[in-house]
This record gives sequence, structure tokens and C-alpha cells, in this order.
Amino acid sequence: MKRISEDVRTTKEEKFHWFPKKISELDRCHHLVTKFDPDLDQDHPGFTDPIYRQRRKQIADIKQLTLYISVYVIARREVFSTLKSLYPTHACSEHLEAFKLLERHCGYNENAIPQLEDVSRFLKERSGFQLRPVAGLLSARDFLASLAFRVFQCTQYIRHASSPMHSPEPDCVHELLGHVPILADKTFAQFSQNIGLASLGATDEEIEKLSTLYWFTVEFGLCKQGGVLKAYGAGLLSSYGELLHSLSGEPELREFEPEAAAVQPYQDQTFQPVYFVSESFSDAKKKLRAYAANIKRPFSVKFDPYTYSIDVLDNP
Ligand code: TIH
Ligand code: FE2
Repeated sequence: MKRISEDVRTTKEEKFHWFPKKISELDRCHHLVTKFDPDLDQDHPGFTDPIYRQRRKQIADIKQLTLYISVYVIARREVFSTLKSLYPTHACSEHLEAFKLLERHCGYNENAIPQLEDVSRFLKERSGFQLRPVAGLLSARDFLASLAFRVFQCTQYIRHASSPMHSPEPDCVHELLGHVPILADKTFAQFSQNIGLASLGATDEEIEKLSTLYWFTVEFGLCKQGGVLKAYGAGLLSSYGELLHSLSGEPELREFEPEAAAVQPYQDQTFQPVYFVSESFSDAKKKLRAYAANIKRPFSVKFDPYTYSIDVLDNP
């Protein structure tokens, strides 16, 4: 008998990757990518700082939604005020609106790191998204699968104090200032969940395309509001340097088309040379839906919001 890998199941002779069907199965979606590990990557700003590396290990062991308040809160203060001063001119209106609420209700200010528990509760009320702590950069497949359940896997450590204005990897500044405000918007939440749903059981090739699509929208997307270009991507809204760069007129801007964005080579060490501009979130959502409908899978999936599970329907 032919043996198949544990993570590949068959249906009607076709193979596909295992994926979580219940929210509790996200416990199996925990595979980390070691690319930016400060212990292994010589270019990481924390590579030569043993205290920083030690702290990251301690934080990784805390498996609850409580943030470790470290001396690095000092670095955060500077980042927080600098970014906040740019938002009125550079951030999209959805981000601005949620940011004000986060200041009012979730302890967003330059002197403290908000508790993820409070932030998660806020998000759940606004758009049904919730946060889940994760120790580092997750594999694209695992990260996207969690989005299908409206779960956002969120890092807890903070960037190294020597490079406060840009981090090559996600950290809690990126999650809290970049992702959280925009995830509070219902249309955007649906857009994010749709990328997640499209990824379930997809081939490695499709996962690569969907994560590139995610990169050029959720992370580095621009949009037009009242005829003015604004940023909605979290990677822009958490990096002072790149936020300025993206709207400086220097980089190339293209109209958002999922087919093109999904195969555009990207840059994860420094600023992007190309950005994609969406007309609006609803427009981006419509285009993504059409793109996802073309992905071939031997089944279709539907999220059940009452049980937080995925119904799998065999395609005829
Ligand atoms: N470059 C972003 C920042 O400095 O906040 C973090 C990242 C976004 C996407 C990948 S890493
Ligand atoms: Fe991110």
C-alpha cells in the first residue's frame, strides 16, 4: 500500500494539504520560519545583543495574551509618537478612526504597551477578529489558515532599540500600530478572512501566491481616499521610514490587480520598490473574491460563524 504523508489527505484521488477545520486545531498551526531569528541571522540588529536574545526567549515562553513589559518600552515611546504624528496625513481613514478608539479604550499611548487581552477584546467587538500570541514569524500556510477563523497570530517581542523606524520582521509595534487598527474595520476583516479561506488545503504554489497577495495588500497596500493616496498596509503604518517612502512619489505605483500582485517579486529586507493601489476596500474585496474563485481545489469551504468551524463541501 502506498503511504501518504500525514499532512496530505486524499479525496477523489486528489491530494491536498491538511488544514484546520475547528478553531482548536489552530494549535497545530505553529510552524515558525527561522529566517529572521536573532540567534541565527547575523544581520539581525539583535544578533550581537545577548540580553535582547535572552528576553526574546523569555517572551516566547509566555503563552498567554500578556505582554512582557521590558526596557525596550523606551524604544517604543519614540516609535509611537513619531508614527502617530504621521497618521493624519498618511494613514487611511479606517486606521485613523480605530486608532482614536484604541487610545481611548485600550491604553494606546507612548508610555505603555497595551495588553493584548484588551486589544483582542476590542477587535472581537468591532470585527470579530481575535489575537493569539505567537513566538515569531509563522509559515505562510499556518498564518493564512488562522485568518480563515478570524484569528490573527500576533508576535509579542519588540524590535531591537537600535533600529526603531524599520524592522525586517513583525514585532509587537508592527502588530499593534499597523495591523490592529485596520483589522477593526469590517470590510477589511472580511477581506483578510477571505485570503485565509482561499488558502485552506491549497497547493504550495497557491500558498506562495496568496501570501504575496497578502504582502502587497494587508502589509504594503495603498488606497485612494478623496483623491489622495493613503496607506492601509500594516508594514507601512508601523514603519516611519517606509511610510514616508511609500507616499514620496519615488516608488512605482500600480493599480491593484490580484493576478499581477500575486506574482510580483517582493522585498523583505528593506523598503518596497513597487506598491499596489486599491480604489477602496470593497473594490479590493471584490477583486480578491474573483481571484479566489479561480483557484482550483477539489472541494469548497465555508466558515460557520456559530461554531467557528469550517464546513468542507465536496465539489460535484
Ligand atoms: N517593516 C515593518 C516595520 O518596520 O514595522 C515590519 C514588517 C512588515 C512586514 C514584514 S516585516
Ligand atoms: Fe504583518
